[in-house]
Amino acid sequence: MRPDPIAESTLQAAREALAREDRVTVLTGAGISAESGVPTFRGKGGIWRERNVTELATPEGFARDPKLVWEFYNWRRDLLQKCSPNPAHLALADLEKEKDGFVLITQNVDGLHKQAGSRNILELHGNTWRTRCPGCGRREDDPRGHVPYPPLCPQCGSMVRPDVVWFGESLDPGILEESARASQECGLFLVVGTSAQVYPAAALTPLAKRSGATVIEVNLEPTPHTELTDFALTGPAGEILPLLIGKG
Ligand code: BJW
Ligand code: ZN
Repeated sequence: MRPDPIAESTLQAAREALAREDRVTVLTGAGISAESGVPTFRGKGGIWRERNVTELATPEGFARDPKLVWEFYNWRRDLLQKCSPNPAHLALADLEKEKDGFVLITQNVDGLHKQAGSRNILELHGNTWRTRCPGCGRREDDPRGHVPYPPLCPQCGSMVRPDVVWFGESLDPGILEESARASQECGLFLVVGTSAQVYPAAALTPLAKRSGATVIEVNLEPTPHTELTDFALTGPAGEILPLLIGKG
């Protein structure tokens, strides 16, 4: 399905803006992985619609019931193992090859951008395929589907946790700083599949706009940032991004 005729002219103008600019920063959210079969967080079928965020995605929830939290992440890992990158992830990997000043900032923890071939990735909220020890800080890549419970740190014996950022936790300051810099210094900012409700990630689009970037948004529906975008492209990322980036 192609976008409607009005969006077609918007799409053409957005394509031209993108073609002109070498310093491109992209911010992605759960919507980019929806067509791969990964559930989003908010909206219809969203993970937080049927589950308690405080129990599953806060440090207090993990301290109270680590088994419940690990069951949740093992369910997510099982599901993710069956998912692969979709045309939106692949289009961004293609775009990176064309642009010298390309940075991909993602809020997603699913690892699908890397699987698609993207390289310069800033993972704002961590990665679900990695564990972190709260005791000694040891991080480990863990490509297993199901992590047997209780997962204990081989170095200090504490129980490890998913290396993701939960509510109330600070983001990695280095990654956040690089993301802010990439948002300030780009000429074009492309924001894809995020509801723009979670901070500080949601502050990056306004930051890019204030710093003079052209902003393109790709989403199924309007977001709190649609009004500040130069081009709002409404539709599924897996269809729009290949058209925008030139492989459609
Ligand atoms: C499609 C599509 C298709 C669907 N094609 N589009 C300032 C103001 C207000 C609050 C705060 C603030 N600063 C900090 C806060 C508190 C809090 C926060 O933001 N709360 C708000 C919710 C009110 N932030 C934090 O706690 C952050 N930490 C922090 O700031 O530390 C400093 C601090 C500490 C203590 C006190 C104060 C400050 C941490 C946030 C961590 C978020 N973690 C999660 C879980 C990660 C791990 C995991 O996955 O298990 O990250 S929550 C969840 O939301 C996940 C996502 O990355 C994140 C964003 O969601 P996203 O990607 O936008 O997904 P959805 O589902 O919301 O939207 C999907 C979109 O796609 C929709 O728009 C659809 O339409 C669209 N779509 N299909 C195109 N095919
Ligand atoms: Zn440890």
